[in-house]
Amino acid sequence: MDNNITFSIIKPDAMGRGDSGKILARITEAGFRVAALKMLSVSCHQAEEFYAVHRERPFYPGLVEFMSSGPVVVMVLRHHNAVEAFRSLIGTTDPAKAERGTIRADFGTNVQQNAVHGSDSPENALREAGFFFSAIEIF
Ligand code: FUP
Repeated sequence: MDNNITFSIIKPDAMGRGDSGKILARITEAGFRVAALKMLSVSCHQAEEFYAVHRERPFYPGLVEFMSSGPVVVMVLRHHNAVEAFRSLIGTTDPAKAERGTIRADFGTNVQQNAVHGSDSPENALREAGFFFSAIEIF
């Protein structure tokens, strides 16, 4: 299993506030290398599929609506132990509880509008990268 890639999304809340450049700078300054990147709108159907694991959760409909509410930036990032390193950089799911200086603490609004996504395992990083990018788009 490739331990050195993770997948991230700059979510519609951060995009709408014009924070994508600042967030990308935080990511690259922390030593992550951008292996793939694009801006796109996620359809309702794609958001449902991407978050299918949460289908039974009460927050699922709201999450799908939010993630398809505006453009996002999707990216594949390289770093040693990328999943773990990136989750430390972004902080815990709820920005109000996220550690000081993390991306979610500084740019997130609430547990749904939390500025960025980061994969939770190397397996999911590969699945999520493959959801948005073909092999020839990942450098
Ligand atoms: P994380 O791995 O930190 O992104 O968090 P989770 O896997 O627990 O949640 C996945 C997504 O569901 C998060 F982006 C935010 C959203 N979510 C809600 O909208 N409401 C909740 O109560 C919990 C999570």
